[in-house]
Amino acid sequence: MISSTDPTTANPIYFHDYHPTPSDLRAEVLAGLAQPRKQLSPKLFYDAEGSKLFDAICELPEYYPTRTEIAILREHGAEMARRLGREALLVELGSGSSLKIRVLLEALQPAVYMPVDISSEHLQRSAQALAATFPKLEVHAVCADYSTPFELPVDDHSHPRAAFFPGSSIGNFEPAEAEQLLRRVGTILGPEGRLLIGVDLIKDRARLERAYNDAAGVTAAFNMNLLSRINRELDGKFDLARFRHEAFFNAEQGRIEMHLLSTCDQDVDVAGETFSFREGETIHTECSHKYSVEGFHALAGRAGFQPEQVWTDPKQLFSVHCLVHRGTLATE
Ligand code: AVI
Repeated sequence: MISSTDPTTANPIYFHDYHPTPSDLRAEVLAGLAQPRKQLSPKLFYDAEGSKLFDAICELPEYYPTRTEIAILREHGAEMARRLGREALLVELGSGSSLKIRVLLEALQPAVYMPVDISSEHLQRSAQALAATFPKLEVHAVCADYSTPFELPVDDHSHPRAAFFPGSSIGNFEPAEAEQLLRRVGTILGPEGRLLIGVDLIKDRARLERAYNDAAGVTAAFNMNLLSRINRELDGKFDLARFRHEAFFNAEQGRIEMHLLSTCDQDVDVAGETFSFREGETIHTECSHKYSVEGFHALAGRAGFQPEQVWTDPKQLFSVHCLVHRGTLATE
């Protein structure tokens, strides 16, 4: 682990680099395409182009989660801060550009803010920007992949612990993986630690499907960029004109599924191997699970968390939960 401080800001920023192993793109893509039902991990969306497209998705009129969550944070921030407690050690999972935490920081007044993100450059930039706006804040930026186990760089239990996990990113994990991830967050928090987490709610099919099939085609471009990325980085020979974006709500599983559908029978070379597609066959690229409040509480309960409070918007599109960890403090 490298720990460094940034001399250009008044308050020191500590940067802890766990060097999250860059996923072996080639091995992952070849294994995913060799499955009887072809699939690729949604983590692969986020190269530089994909991250830009995701930022554009968040601005779309059809993509309600981002603006609805921010509105909930604005409206109930003071109460959320009371629940989480002042002078906390606040960990944010997948902090990205730290936009949402800005809404809460004034009210929260944490002693230490610890953003965790896999993208080193993104993390350093946003930590510096945040430290400039909140000059009294002690920032420990942690470059790590939060979907795999990692330890906090500061072993200080003198502050109450809290975590912030916005954006319904929990929905991109299978429920069993989501439970495992929450259990690990509980380990970091210790007993009585609080988790503030954004979760997209189950709603009518039409609204859900519109959010993933926007009129401007940005979500389609985001999905198709995965094929462009494979062409760019793995000498792939995908003809983008022979695939199309598909997104639908799978009501039985309670999730939006995104696929890339082959519009004809074809063979495609990737990294020296050939993959056959039948007309109508898909590569499954993402699941975005939606929960009822009760369904999410049940999942959180299995991971050792007790629901304390939930806030939603007037149309019940999105939820933000405050959960308290009732498990034991592991020494891991
Ligand atoms: C990051 N994640 C919560 C988004 C979602 O809604 O599942 C990713 C996304 N995929 C298509 N649009 C947005």
